[in-house]
Amino acid sequence: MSRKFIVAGAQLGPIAREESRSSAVARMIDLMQQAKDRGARLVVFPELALTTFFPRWFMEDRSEINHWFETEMPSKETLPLFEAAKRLGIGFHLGYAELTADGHYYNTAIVVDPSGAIIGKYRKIHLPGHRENETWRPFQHLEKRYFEKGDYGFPVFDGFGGKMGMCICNDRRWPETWRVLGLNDAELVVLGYNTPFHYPPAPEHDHLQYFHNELSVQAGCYQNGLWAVAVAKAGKEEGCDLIGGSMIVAPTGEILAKASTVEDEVITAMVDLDRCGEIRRNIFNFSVHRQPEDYAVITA
Ligand code: CDV
Repeated sequence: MSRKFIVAGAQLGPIAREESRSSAVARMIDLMQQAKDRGARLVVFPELALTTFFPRWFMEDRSEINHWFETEMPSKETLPLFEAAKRLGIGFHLGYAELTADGHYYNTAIVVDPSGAIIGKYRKIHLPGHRENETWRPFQHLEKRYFEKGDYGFPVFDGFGGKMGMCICNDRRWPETWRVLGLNDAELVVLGYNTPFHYPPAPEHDHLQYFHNELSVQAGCYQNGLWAVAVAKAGKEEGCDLIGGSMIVAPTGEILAKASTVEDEVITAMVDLDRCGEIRRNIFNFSVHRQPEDYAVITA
């Protein structure tokens, strides 16, 4: 399979609390068709793409939250996405809330190949926010309350002619995320995010949200010699302003495509996985230049 192909990011505008999964899926199929029309082999959807970003609300007990979670993938409501992928011959990445048969709750993402088969799965490790509703604040963030820490590590798997990895939203801010993926030879990292402008624990950073998004993804790509497609759920969702800025970043750290709206929008770029070598061979040759013995503080 050629290692040079077009990849798409499918940014989603807001999903209302009352919007059904079928409606979100229909929007995604429309974006998938646009991606296919532009020649894409893979389309990347955001974190928790099937529903509104429910961790912004405090809910007392589990019975109130279960309806936000998927107990099977695909389900009756998400199957049309898999069928469309198969019909169009395009792969996709999807973020969703997962409830396992034995009662575990995860913020999960999968990669599906053009035959409709799930070829990669990841469960979010860095869960931001808090557990309790100590002092209710608008735009609070309760991921720690609703999700358990992912138990897969940062797997790297074969797909689309190369090695792929995933992370989800807050994970992208951590250099360790990218380094582990890079050391495991990931060449293309796909990720979704829901990033509000206003994060109550650090309101002094509100104006830096776009900057920190780009800083983290561009540095992750350059310092590890890999490609990334980072895709937002954007716009004013239930009163909460989410940044857009979905982007496709090269191993040089350059942004090759970037969303210009905070609505449903497809971006595309030509990815050449062989370009990872430009950085890995010539700039950061891990096997020659890494000095793990000097990183004891993080390797211990
Ligand atoms: N969904 C997220 O993980 N959002 C966080 C916000 C809450 C800081 C992020 O890192 O973008």
